[in-house]
Amino acid sequence: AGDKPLILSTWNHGLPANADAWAKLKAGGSILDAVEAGVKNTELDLTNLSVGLQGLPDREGIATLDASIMTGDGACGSVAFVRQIKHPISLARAVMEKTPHVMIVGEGARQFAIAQGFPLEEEKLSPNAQKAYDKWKVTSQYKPIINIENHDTIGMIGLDADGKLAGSCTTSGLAYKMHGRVGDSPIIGAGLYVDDEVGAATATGLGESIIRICGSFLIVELMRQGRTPQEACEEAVRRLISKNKDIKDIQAGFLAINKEGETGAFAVHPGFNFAKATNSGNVMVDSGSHFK
Ligand code: SD4
Repeated sequence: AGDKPLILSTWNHGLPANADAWAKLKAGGSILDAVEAGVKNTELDLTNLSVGLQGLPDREGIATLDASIMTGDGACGSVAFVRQIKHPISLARAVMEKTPHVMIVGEGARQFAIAQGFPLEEEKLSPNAQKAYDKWKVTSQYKPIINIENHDTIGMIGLDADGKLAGSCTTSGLAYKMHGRVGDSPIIGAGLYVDDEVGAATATGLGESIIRICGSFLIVELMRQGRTPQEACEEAVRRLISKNKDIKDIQAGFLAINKEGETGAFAVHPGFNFAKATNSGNVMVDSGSHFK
């Protein structure tokens, strides 16, 4: 049997993010408010080098952010390749709620942010990111390496006590990516998908491998056809493996929940974990993986 309410989010930083999401829900916020508040915690976490403006930059030395948000009635919004914005998740929500569009990118997203009263941050790398970038520049080998053990993108999916779903996803993307590169996180259906009739899914890992299979949408559609969240995540990993070369260098992980509050998680390689908040607490859970 499942849990309601339920919040899942990727990686260790999911614990404090879940705690903030849970607090929002308990204070009377909607599940949408909860998944926004949760990942805002990570966007401000100075120890995180893959989310927020403190994240590792692209190969020009500029931090560019991607984020998306979605509710189970089909409403969604996203921003990509956006600079100087501390909370891209809130900007994605503004795209969803205040424009007729789903996705706004780059300079246009920055202008929209200004029009919406978002403060613009100074364009300066965090000390940790600057240090890492300086070191990378010595060889500036252009092969974005995905760290098998520790990705940091946060994807969060939640279900409230009434069975309503929402999700959020935010990242600074692959370190040392080409300028303008966009990953899966802001692509509705790739990094995030939510449908109140079925469930929700989110992804982390090498964005290109996830976009290629419309990973999160695939998982929701598999659940619609009767798979459990766990079966759907495992099937999506199999699909990802079948459509990507050099799989030993690719890590990707998926999280899913269905509308009954059952959960699933699976990754290509070992090391993926997630935080799970229910009425009985907020705990880290290790995901299984295709390769052992
Ligand atoms: C991306 N999926 O931009 C993101 C990267 C990621 O931890 O998950 N990093 O491809």
